[in-house]
Amino acid sequence: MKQKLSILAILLCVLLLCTSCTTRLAAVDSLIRAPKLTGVNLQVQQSLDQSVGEPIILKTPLSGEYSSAFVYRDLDNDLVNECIAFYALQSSDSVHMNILDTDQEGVWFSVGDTVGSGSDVASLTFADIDGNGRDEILVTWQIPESKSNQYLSVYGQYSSDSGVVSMINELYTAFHILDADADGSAELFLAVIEAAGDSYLASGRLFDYHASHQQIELVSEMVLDPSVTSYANICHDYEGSICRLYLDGVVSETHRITELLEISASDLRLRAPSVHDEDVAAFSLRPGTDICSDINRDGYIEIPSYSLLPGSAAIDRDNAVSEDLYVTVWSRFSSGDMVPAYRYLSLSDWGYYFEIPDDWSGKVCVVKDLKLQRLRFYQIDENGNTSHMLFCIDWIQGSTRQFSEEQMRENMIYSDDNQHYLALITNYGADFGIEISDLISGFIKI
Ligand SMILES: [Ca+2]
Ligand SMILES: [Ca+2]
Ligand SMILES: [Ca+2]
Ligand SMILES: [Ca+2]
Repeated sequence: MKQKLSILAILLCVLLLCTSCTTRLAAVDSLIRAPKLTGVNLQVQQSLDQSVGEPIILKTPLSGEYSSAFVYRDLDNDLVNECIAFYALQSSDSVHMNILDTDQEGVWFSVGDTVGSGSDVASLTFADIDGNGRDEILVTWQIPESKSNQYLSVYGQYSSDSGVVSMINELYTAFHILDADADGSAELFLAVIEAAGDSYLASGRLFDYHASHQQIELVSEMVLDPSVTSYANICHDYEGSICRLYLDGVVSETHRITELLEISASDLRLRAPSVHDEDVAAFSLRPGTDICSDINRDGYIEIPSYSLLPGSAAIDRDNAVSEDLYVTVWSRFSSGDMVPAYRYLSLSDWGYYFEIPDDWSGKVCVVKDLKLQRLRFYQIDENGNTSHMLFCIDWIQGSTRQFSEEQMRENMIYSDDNQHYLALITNYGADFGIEISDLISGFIKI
């Protein structure tokens, strides 16, 4: 009897082991397989499969806000979402866009199918360009024959009977949606760099909806800087009835420029404003990757530029000058002038920016000591010579245990888990009017 019981126990163990094996294997298997579509997505997929009638591969936009092959959006303002689906046929490279809607029973059906202008969907976005209060679909298509250019297509005027109307299909290098005349409907700005013989031609093109043609058409065009090879960013702001466009162009692996364009609300014409004989692009030529932004959050965009900080330098371990120091100056274009709004020294390798007040110009110089990881600020005397040290900021890593309570309370500018910035203000600095609170407010951790 005992023997029979042991055999039964062994059999039970083997059975249990096998069951857990199977469970584990099933879990692994479900990880390997692509997740199955469920719910609405499954119904859409079935309708799409049925409508196409041959094997398909779903396509997901490669970048941007929408990272799904099925995007639900109410295109006709009837408070029920339609579905925009992207796919490719297994038999060809072209990407298709299919729009699906639901009937009165809530059953999905395909309204229409469009072949896109590329081999992949680069991005998807929505905007009302014809001003009918409904969103148009903006799709950018990746084209295999070009690394830098893509196609932009806009589809609109959706109805469940006839689907969408194609309103534009344009080659572009960078595009930007804006409402230049502030009338509530969007315009499109496209920057295009195209080969022209041995060189390149860059142009800026503004497109607006033409009601009688029911198309989005070119309204203004101008030549852009041919030294730009791509655009890092485009943004815009307004001053009165003028809309300003800021194009951050990449001119080399290390340098960028900003091109400034204006569009007046009355005629939607593009033009380049002049800045007291100075070219904005030349003014804004700068190393690094800064792009225009509203740096001081006053509602207007500032353009970054670099300016040499006189008498200042970085010194290496042997106390030899290793590089000049530059201040990043953020200026706003206003009434034909570049007005500095914010200036800082970028110590991105040490994890911070330090604001240089306007009134320090010509009075203070800086030494960045690479060996001690110390930034020293000196007063410049009336003869233009470097004199007393006003203050310094040390970049220190490690735990805060190395600092005294007094240091933590009176000298610490910024401190986190393992990075600390400790200041020392000399008597000369105190006489100059510098307080620890000034250093704390001028310090920007990045
Ligand atoms: Ca709808
Ligand atoms: Ca619309
Ligand atoms: Ca508009
Ligand atoms: Ca601003």
